[in-house]
Amino acid sequence: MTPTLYVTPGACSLACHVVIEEVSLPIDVVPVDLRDPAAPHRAFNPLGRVPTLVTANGEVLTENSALLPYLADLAPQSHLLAPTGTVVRAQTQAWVGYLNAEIHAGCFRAINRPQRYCPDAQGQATVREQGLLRLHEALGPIETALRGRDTLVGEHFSIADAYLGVFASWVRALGDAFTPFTELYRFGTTYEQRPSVMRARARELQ
Ligand SMILES: N[C@@H](CCC(=O)N[C@@H](CS)C(=O)NCC(=O)O)C(=O)O
Repeated sequence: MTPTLYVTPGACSLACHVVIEEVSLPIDVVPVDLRDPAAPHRAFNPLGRVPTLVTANGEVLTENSALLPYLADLAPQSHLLAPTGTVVRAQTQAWVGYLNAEIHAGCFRAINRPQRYCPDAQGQATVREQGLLRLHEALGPIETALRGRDTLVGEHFSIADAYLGVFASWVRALGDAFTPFTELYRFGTTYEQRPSVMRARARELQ
């Protein structure tokens, strides 16, 4: 069985898809509709979330924090993740953790899914507002890290960069309030021109 990654256009699963495209991993990528109760990934992931990967042996892997290093380790020559035991590897994993916990779960879940935190419309508006405030704070370290650099860590495009590009596009979609994050905007523009990203975005929309 060919391994299969389930993704949704515009979702955080793009990061794993970009890694697959970066090194041409032999993994099928299947777009799913998150609103569809019959979407195929739901048979494997009871939470119904993407990314969800089913390996050649039928094992199910979820969570960007696990999948990104797993995929990078399938192509160790690619520099997407430095070798085990190196500081650069730990720094890269720190950024993956930061993006996963602070940016995605800590800010964007409140912004995009405030109903998960509060049942009434007024409360949801407050949750969203707080998410936007938290996002302003949480983007600070990223903006600093990108100053004068094209990558979050090390000299090579890494899994942390593949992941950051997703949030750079989400931040851009929030509009003018975030234009002062010029380093992130610059990073996002370069990211969208990367061949692996262009291929992944195009394939997800087919
Ligand atoms: N912690 C998970 C979060 C995955 C996640 O929330 N993915 C979103 C798309 S960006 C999703 O599937 N949302 C559907 C939902 O929450 O029901 C990860 O990083 O892999």
